[in-house]
Amino acid sequence: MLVSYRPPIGTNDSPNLQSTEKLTVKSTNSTIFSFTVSRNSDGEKLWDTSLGGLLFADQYIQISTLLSTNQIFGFGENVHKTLMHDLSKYRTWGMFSRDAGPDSVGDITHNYYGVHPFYMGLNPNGKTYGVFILNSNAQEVTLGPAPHLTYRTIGGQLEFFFFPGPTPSEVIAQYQQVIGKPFLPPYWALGFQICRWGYTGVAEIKSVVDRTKAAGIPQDVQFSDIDYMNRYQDFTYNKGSPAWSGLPAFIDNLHKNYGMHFTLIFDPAVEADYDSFKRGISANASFIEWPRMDLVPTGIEDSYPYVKGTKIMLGKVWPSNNAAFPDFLDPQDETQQWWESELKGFVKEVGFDGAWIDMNEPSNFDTQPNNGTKQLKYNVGDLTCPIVGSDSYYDKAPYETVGVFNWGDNTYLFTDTLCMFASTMRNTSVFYNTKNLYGWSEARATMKGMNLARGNRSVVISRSTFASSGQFGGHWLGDNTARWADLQTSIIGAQEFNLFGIPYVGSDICGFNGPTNEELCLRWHQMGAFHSFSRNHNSINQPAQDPAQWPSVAAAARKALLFRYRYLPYLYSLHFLASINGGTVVRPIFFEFPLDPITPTLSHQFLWGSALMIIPVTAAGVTSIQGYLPPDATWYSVYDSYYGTNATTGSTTMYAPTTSLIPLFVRGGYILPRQAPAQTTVFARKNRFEILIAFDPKTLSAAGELYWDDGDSLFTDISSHNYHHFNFNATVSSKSTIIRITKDKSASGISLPALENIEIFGHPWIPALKNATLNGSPVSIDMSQTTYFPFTHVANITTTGLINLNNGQSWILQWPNTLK
Ligand code: MIG
Repeated sequence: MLVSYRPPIGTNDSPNLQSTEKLTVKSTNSTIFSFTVSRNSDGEKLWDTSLGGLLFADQYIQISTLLSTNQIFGFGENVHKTLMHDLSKYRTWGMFSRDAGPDSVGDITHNYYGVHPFYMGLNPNGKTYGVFILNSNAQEVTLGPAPHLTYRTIGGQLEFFFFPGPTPSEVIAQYQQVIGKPFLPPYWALGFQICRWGYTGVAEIKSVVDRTKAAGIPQDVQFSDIDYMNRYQDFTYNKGSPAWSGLPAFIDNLHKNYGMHFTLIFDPAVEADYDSFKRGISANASFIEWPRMDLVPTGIEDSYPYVKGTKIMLGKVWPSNNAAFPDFLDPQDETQQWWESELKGFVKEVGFDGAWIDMNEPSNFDTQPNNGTKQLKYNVGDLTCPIVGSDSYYDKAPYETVGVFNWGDNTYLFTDTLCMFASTMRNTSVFYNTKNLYGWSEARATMKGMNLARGNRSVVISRSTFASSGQFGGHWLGDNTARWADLQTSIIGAQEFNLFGIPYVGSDICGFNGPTNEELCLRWHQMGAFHSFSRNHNSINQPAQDPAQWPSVAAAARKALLFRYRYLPYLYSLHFLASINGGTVVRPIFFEFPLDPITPTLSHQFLWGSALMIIPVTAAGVTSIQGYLPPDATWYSVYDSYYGTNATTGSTTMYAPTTSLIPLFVRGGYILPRQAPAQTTVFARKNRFEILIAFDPKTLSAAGELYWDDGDSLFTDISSHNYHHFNFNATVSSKSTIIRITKDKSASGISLPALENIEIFGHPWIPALKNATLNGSPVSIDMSQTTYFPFTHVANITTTGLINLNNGQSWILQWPNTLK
């Protein structure tokens, strides 16, 4: 009896993407079945199963394919030490959601919180393709040197999606046409965020916020971990304790006087005896259940009368007491409605802005095997799952994947989670099939609930994710450790989650487990300032590591974050584009330079969109770093050394002391929208706009765009959304410089700060700014606040009073140039 189950991830909201490429599927008619999927234009075989190995058995499906290229990226969630897989290693990667902190040191192929059966292949000829296998069971993939891969799953069916590309960005857009495009974060969620586990109360949180502010470090979001709750019960705060009773007033003060936002943690399991749970029962919400009444352990009804008569499977996790797991896949919607109404009530009571959903693999602290001798009794809080007898079909499957083998003896599919034979979806499926979708479904319910509760755009950060989770929130990379190796792998993780359609992603800055140290924490802030989700987070019982702890870290964080805040209009526009068309924000270098043989081998540097190169420092005790700038482009330094000048391309040594920004370069040919920074985005959004024009010296032109809305209102679909869109174009020649700004879409009721500064890199002729015109009429540029350096070719032009972006649809600013 093979269980067939199709995860409900599909979306129909995408316009039809047209690809220039077409694929053809061919299968053999002989007794030995095999098939190929090939690209019509060049015959490249994306898939070719002729090497054999197709097995189709109960609880075991295996298929193998030859790969047309050695350059393979993706699959997750795992810790990969390189962005591109090393096929010579014959590694088998598990995909089965699990509560385990990433290990970046050992040579291991552990499965972590999420499941993403998606990969990309890059042919050396520059063409790429993607493959998505839609299956929610425990699964694994072996990558080998033929080159080939073998995919195994222990349930469901094989359902393949092939994306022809041919460019990497097209592959991702095509993939997101199937799984849904990423949610648009509210603008404030692109600000810097601080969190830790173990805050003693509101006073301590306030002191963190205040010392961060006093140090001049931008911060938009403050978090509280589970410490705020009453006995770790969702939708409660510890009202009875003087340390926490002031939480709602504190959040209100943050909103009103600091321009900040607040995010709270929620765990999926709810204690089986308090108001939220009781309301769930009366609302007919559904919870993960025992498959039959006769299996329900006894001894529970006395302490948990509300569970009596139900088949609810209780676990023991936060709230560290017997807890029930809401079934967010409930086809009757009653579970979602109850969850939404709990969120609504709690938003009303506490006034928080974002939801951080943890433990949703889902995690259970202690699940033991039941070999038939064990008494089924809840009183010790043990959850036991059958490993012998007729009920062991799911919990002791014949093949359990490396998701089990990798974790050593005494590991089962149910280890640290609920029993596989549990019943889900109102008894129409089993947990064996749906476990990997738990975090996905909780994110879906939570995002919907938060948006409804607040009436405007919220943010959800989920630990467990599945293909298409990006529609419903972002992800943090989980419980890393304060080690250089973890800083390095987080750079790869963030790029991979961009491939997976979850661009709102980041790691715990400075490291979660273990004490951090000043230099590591400093370097992590410098890198983390360039991840969309930028949050310092720390475990309990560790020394404080918020950036104001050390003057050197405070200085580096301030510098890096002020840079980030200046370029937020660019970062926001990238998220906007990804939400409209599908795509990445933090981007692997090979996306932009697929023909450059070095780019696929790069793991520890990345791009923002097409135009900003970020080269983090990831080692102790260094003042320089080896970075790579693709020679096929021009790169202007935007970090301290040689600001605005053309950098040497190829692999070069870059100066990077702790007191400087990490190496950052803007690509010639691009215009980046900017805004003068401030300590929160609420204030920064009122500051002057700027643009940075980086000319491509070959074409002597540059282009860019800006998406701008109120940053807060719900984004349901682009056609009904209220936003501004600007296009920027510029050309330079020995005769003149022409800058065109076109507002091709105008929002109503959203006023824009004026464009008061234009910075230009690669302006080789001396600008005669005295003779500038705007839309044909002479204008006077404030020359006292304008500079041009003939040696570096950098111009910085103050345009105060000239370009009011609220009036008019297009502006042409122009001036004659003189030969130097
Ligand atoms: O059992 O809420 O990954 O970020 O600080 C640990 C406490 C539960 C795990 C999360 C971590 C969080 C912690 N949580």
